[in-house]
Amino acid sequence: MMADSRNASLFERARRSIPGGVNSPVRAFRAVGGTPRFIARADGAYLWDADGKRYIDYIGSWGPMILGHGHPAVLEAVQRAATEGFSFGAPTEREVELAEEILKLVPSAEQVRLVSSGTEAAMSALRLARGATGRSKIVKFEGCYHGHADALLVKAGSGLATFGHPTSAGVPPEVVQHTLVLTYNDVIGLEAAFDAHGAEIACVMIEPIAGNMNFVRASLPFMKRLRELCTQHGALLVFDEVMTGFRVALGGAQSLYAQAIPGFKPDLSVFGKVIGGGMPLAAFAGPRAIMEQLAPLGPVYQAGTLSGNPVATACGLATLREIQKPGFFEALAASTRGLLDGLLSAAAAAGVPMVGDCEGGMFGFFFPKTAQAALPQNYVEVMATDGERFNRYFHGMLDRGVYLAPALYEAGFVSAAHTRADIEATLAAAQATLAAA
Ligand code: HOZ
Repeated sequence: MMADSRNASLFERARRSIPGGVNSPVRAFRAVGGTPRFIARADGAYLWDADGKRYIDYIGSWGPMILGHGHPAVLEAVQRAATEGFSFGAPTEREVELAEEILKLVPSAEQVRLVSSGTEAAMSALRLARGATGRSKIVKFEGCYHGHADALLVKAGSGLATFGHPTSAGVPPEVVQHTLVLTYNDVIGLEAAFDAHGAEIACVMIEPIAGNMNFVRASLPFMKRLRELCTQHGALLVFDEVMTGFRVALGGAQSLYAQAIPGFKPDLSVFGKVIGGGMPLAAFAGPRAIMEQLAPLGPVYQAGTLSGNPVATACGLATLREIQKPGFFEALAASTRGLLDGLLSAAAAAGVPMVGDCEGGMFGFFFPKTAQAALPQNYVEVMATDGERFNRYFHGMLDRGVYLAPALYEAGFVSAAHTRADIEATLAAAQATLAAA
């Protein structure tokens, strides 16, 4: 059926001019098989593909579209900004406004620098951490993805997991010799790494809720111990909140850990996705004393022609203003919880083992191979879940007009545009998919 579809012919055409036919590997559907949908347009909670088929969208551009597609206030802000100029390569009042808005919502930070992608933000935060501490070693966790900067592209879940490469080719061993990779949620391994290398560790970078091995949250004891060890050894704790920032709560995942662990805060934070509202915009932020190590004040160099782009900042600012409206996160979290509970109930009714978790507008689910299995706590446990079943489920849902992320390593995202009817339609699709499997 797909063979004579416009999606299929576009894919065939794309593969002639673009490696693998896509500009980001996970989009190629290699993990789940089949033909990627070429998206023609989007509105609210829906996407339409090149064949005119409509899908309920649970990818939301991999996180940014928290308001849904084409929100009127965001559209208006972007249209107005575009008429004023696309890019100046010079400071603007709007980027100051956006910086102030971010700092208002993130109390751990006193200054923020805007960049254009999450990769750039994580890479820059890493350089800043090394520059500020004068140390070389960094710690990351297996299954956490922090963009594709060389030093961080080790055992990074997401697209790498899809293709079975723990580390990318083209990353020389010398470049990652200072990168220690530990097991997520493993306190003993963490303590051992600090025992052995504590004085050499510049920073520990972590996705506090890992969204690149589906949805795995760092446990409270793990996070508490991580904060203690970083403080004790003078290493910076860097929260990669590209996915979780302004998504799992208004103040990001760090606000949730701060509620549970008195005085908790990361040293540096990395943001992307929601702060750009769908335009290329990301940021890294932290205390003034660290951030002022950046050029032009300090010795750590970082720059970008499109950084603080006027159209992207208009989009991000309008998005951040909408999500601060009273009741926004309560409603989003209720929709997400309703979706996840419904998916779990449908699976239970069909006798299919399924576990899942959610926070704010982000969710994930797994098909364990045994009925009693708990939620995975690390990458190895994620890999032990039933990928074949996930792939069948993915395609069953896609055929029924529900667009989930095309790999079991990816989190899902709900937007404010998803209505109760959309969630019910999704659950009906899940029941039908499970019944057909
Ligand atoms: N970084 C995303 C996977 N976690 C993929 C982004 C994309 O393909 O747009």
